[in-house]
Amino acid sequence: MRTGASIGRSLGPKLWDDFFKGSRLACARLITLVENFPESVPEIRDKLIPRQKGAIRVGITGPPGVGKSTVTAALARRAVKAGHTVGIIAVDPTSPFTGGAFLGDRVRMQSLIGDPHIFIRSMASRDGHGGLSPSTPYVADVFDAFGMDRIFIETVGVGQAELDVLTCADLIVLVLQPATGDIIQALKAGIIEAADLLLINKSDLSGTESLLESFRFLFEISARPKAIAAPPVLTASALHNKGLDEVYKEVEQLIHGHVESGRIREKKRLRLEGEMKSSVLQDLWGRFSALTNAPEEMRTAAEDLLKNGRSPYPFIRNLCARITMEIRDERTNRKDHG
Ligand SMILES: Nc1nc2c(ncn2[C@@H]2O[C@H](COP(=O)(O)OP(=O)(O)OP(=O)(O)O)[C@@H](O)[C@H]2O)c(=O)[nH]1
Ligand SMILES: [Mg+2]
Repeated sequence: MRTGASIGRSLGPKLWDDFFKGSRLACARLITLVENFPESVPEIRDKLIPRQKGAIRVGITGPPGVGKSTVTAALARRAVKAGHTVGIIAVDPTSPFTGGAFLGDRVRMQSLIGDPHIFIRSMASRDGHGGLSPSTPYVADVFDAFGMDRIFIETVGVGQAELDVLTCADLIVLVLQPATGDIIQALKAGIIEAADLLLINKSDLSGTESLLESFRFLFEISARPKAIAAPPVLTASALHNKGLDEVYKEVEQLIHGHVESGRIREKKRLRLEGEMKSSVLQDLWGRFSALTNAPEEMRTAAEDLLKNGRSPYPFIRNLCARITMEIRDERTNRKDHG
């Protein structure tokens, strides 16, 4: 178990020096620190953020086994050919036995290992709602400051997992495959509305045409406002290397379009605002809990509400009023002493 002091030592000037000189080992170390020591994240990000150049984060999402990793590898290869440097974050399901990643994604991306322009990091989904590990956006921050300008984030599963990626990516590619009924799952999860590009992979299998037909029908009947265009739907066979040039071209076109229109900037701003809000709330709640017995009271109140079938709102109102009083008292105290 590492202590705060030993993390502090690991984060010494040598590590930063090596990192900013382009040492992959230092980059890997920093990612490990970000993943395993959440308390070190603010200190690390203070240094990273001024060095970031606004890398574009592309979420590759979709049901298990549709070919996300194969597609990601194909896109990464094309991005490097076009002169980009690429970071890949592949989130694997957490093993219930070891807590580690299955590394299945890494196996699919084998051909990329050793490419100096690509950095792959597999991580376990941990308890981040089964989708992304809570440290995923910070790992992307490390890649961005390291100089990667395209970051692909592959998520696992369908449902909440995909919604997680929305908050962390600038562009979303939803991958599906023919004849599995995934479209219904994706619809239920609300991910189709959020996707910037729909990709039907495994077009070598039968059922591609009927899935395309379902999409056409879906977009015709959907209540999407006229100003919002339906996302492009492309087909490819990643295994047979067919259609990927077109997919890559479309991704880059979307990126350029969304940069020009300010949409990506808006997403980044919303992300920052959301992050600030949740940090402030977490901090305030932490301080309020330390000053009062609120967590314990909440537990007792929940028991009581369950037992007696009462509404929680009176308790919530009372607690909020006490928090407001606490803030007011603090302000008055500060004025009196200042
Ligand atoms: N027939 C066919 N098989 C493919 C295609 N693309 C990928 N596969 C195969 O589908 C299987 C799953 O591919 P992956 O790339 O690991 O899929 P994934 O979505 O990343 O899987 P998870 O990360 O486990 O959810 C592998 O056996 C691939 O070889 C394709 O275009 N056609
Ligand atoms: Mg995968």
